Amino acid sequence: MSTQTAPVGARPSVKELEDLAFELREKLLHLCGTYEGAVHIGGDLSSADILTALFSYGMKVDPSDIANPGRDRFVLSKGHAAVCMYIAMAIRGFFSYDEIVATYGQLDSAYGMHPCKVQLPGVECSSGSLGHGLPIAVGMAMGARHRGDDHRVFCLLGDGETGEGSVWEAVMAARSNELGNVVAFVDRNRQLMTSFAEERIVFEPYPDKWRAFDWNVIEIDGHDMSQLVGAIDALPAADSNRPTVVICETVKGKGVDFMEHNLAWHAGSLGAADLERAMAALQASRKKETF
Ligand SMILES: Cc1ncc(C[n+]2csc(CCOP(=O)(O)OP(=O)(O)O)c2C)c(N)n1
Repeated sequence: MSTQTAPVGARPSVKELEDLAFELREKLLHLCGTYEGAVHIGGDLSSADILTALFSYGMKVDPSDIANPGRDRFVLSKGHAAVCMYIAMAIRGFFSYDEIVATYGQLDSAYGMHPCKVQLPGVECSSGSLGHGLPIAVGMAMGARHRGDDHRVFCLLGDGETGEGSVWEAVMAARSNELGNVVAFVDRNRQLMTSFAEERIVFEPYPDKWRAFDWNVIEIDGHDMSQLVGAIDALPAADSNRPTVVICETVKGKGVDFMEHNLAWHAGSLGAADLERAMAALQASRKKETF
């Protein structure tokens, strides 16, 4: 399978980013079709455009210089989307996709179902227990301020995850400490693990909840690459005093019609026949968007 790694230093166009996101989805499906266990494919597909925009456009990171103190940091708070992050990072040049496919989820593999920073240099934070990523990101951002570093700390959360109280403590702490270097992205796919979000928790008026904590709130379609790029370009300076949340409206299972909005595909595995069907659906969705 081809890899269109974005060159270090160059910023790809919206069209190139769309191609990279498509490549990411193809690679996700291929892995899901060859791995015997379950993959969190629904929430991987909803995050695919966001992670492509962050790793291939938005973040100041260099796979050949992963310890550079000036690099932006990334925390995958929805740690169950690890494989989507691994592949987005592979496309950016951090890892080998073939190695991910060959070892994913196996005992002693660095590519676990949830990310482990000790096993995988380049990953900034071990995660998987929901509700902890933003608190960690806030701590990292405070550390940066104390050191006088001007990088940002990005964090991707699931919307269901923001039902955890620890998230809102971190939201309050970030504003209280004037951490404009914190940027949260919320994958607002409106689904949880076994139910639709609003059936369990009243999230709405969701953006107003973030505004009430005096965050800078940006609302976008999380599958529209030009809006993702626009949100990233509009971020306030890292030394400003209000943290930013980019609330991304998304679809769980995006790109594969029989997975979209389907509670059965929070996690699952594809057999050979399903893989073919999923790939055909992905191709069809791309055609639909082109015309
Ligand atoms: C503290 C904690 N509780 C429960 C889980 C199990 N779990 C994994 S994914 C998930 C649903 C999360 O929903 P959301 O944050 O909206 O993620 P997405 O729909 O984007 O996959 C749950 C409950 C967990 N990983 N951590």
